[in-house]
Amino acid sequence: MKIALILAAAPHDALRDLEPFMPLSLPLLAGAAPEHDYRFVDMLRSDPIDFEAAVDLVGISMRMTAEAEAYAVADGFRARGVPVVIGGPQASVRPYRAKRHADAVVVGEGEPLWPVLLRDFAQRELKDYYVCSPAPFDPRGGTLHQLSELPDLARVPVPRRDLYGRKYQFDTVFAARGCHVGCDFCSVPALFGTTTRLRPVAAVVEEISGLDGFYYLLDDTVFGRPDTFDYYLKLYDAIARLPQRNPWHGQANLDAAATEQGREVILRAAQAGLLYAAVGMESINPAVLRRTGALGKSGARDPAEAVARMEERVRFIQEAGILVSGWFVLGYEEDDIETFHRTAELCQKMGVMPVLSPVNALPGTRLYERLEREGVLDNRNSLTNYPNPRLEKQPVIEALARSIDEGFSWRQILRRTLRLWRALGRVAGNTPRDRIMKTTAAAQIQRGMAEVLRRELGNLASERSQNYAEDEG
Ligand code: B12
Repeated sequence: MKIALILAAAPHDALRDLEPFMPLSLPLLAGAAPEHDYRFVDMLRSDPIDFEAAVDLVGISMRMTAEAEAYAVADGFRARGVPVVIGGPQASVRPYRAKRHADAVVVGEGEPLWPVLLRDFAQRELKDYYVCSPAPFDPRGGTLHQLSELPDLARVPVPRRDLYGRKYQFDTVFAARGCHVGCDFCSVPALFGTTTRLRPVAAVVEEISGLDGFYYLLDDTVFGRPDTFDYYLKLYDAIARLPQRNPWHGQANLDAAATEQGREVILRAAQAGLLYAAVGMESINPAVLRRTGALGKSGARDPAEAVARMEERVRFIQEAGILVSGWFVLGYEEDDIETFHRTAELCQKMGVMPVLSPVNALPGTRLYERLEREGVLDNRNSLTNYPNPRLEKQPVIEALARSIDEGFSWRQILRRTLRLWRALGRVAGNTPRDRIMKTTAAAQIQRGMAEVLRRELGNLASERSQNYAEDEG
């Protein structure tokens, strides 16, 4: 069959045409049923959509940031008689409205479902929903194929990255899926489960050895947790032994730096090439850390000590020769505009890039369920759907703008870059060439981050809502 796989994206997406990350979902699906003829369309890099193309089926990957665009593309193909399947994180948490625009909706991880779906389609027995989740699913009178076990990651297919026929700034690869921390604003537990599943080290290393540039390890924390420290130690030792050690990025938590074994993982990650960690610090407000469930990630037992611990742990990561950004969620009822300013100041003090986001409840999260129950969600606001009478839109936009201007001033970029340069000189295993290459890349990363954050701020300041308004029903 001829199949078009499309990553939907909004025209105003902050990442548009910057081409930073290779979307991994499409190559994974193609790898799961490689006997078909695929064409990839990445709307984030403005690939054109050919509605007249002779394809048998269209598969759309839909994230929260592109729900309207995904439906417009789906409606366009269906109007021409081409059947459409929608999957991805937003389809997984909003399956019923996705179904109004698709012949079938895929909920959860696609690899084990895609071959079954294609077989059903070829036999003209396409079901309405294909679900990979242990949670019961109500097909609301439609037909359903459900796998109630999450996939064994030893069996994930080799992703067909070659089908993109073009390079991205960062290849993407993953070693683990799932997260048990359960922050109230995060949909990862709903999407990938509350326990961590791991791929065999050898399979991950084999994949990484085939990548020829920078890559992004998509795991929810690349430093792992006490139950996965052993795994990551093995993984990073194996990566460090590869003949070509490419620099890579990942997301991380601070709690690893609270234990001896965790600190060892951080050091070995750096030796394996980790150059930049986007760290979910979430809040400097103890009440918010407690409320959201993010306290565990900070590794502090006492919320009152969280900021002091944050500073120590960030320092450890930076001393290992890793550039750090701090990701914060702000605007809970315990926060006010001062929290925005104080968070930005703390980032400057710690020498980390500030990434401040107003809290916005995502479907599929505990936070969304709570606000929905309380009947206080407002999906028409461009800034957030979270009601906080203490925060007006304009001062928030100004505080965010200030955090970017000051946090990404030339002075701050230079300060962070020099600090990295010095740390790399102290850490064993970095040749002078590595040091120059990593420091140059770090300066570029910081400039790129500033650009994306400015674009994102433009979106928040606009009248456009981040949240798609159609009812789930
Ligand atoms: C890397 C990442 C980023 C990167 C890059 C994003 C990018 N555009 O490439 C950065 C850091 C920039 C980022 C930013 C944001 N992100 Co982000 N990000 C991730 C992360 C960690 C990995 C994404 C990934 O590649 N996963 C691996 C692939 C293989 O998974 P997948 O795409 O879900 O695909 C699987 C299934 O969904 C399914 N599937 C997917 N598509 C299709 C299609 C078909 C036809 C089928 C059958 C199946 C199928 O099968 C695939 C294989 O199992 C996820 C969390 C996670 N663990 O996945 C969050 C996540 C995707 N991000 C999320 C969010 C909310 C954001 C932000 C809005 C946060 C913010 N406030 O700044 C921004 C938006 C940025 C933007 N403009 O797009 C949410 C999305 C929720 C949703 N409902 O869509 C997630 C799930 C995390 C969360 N906290 O809940 N993000």
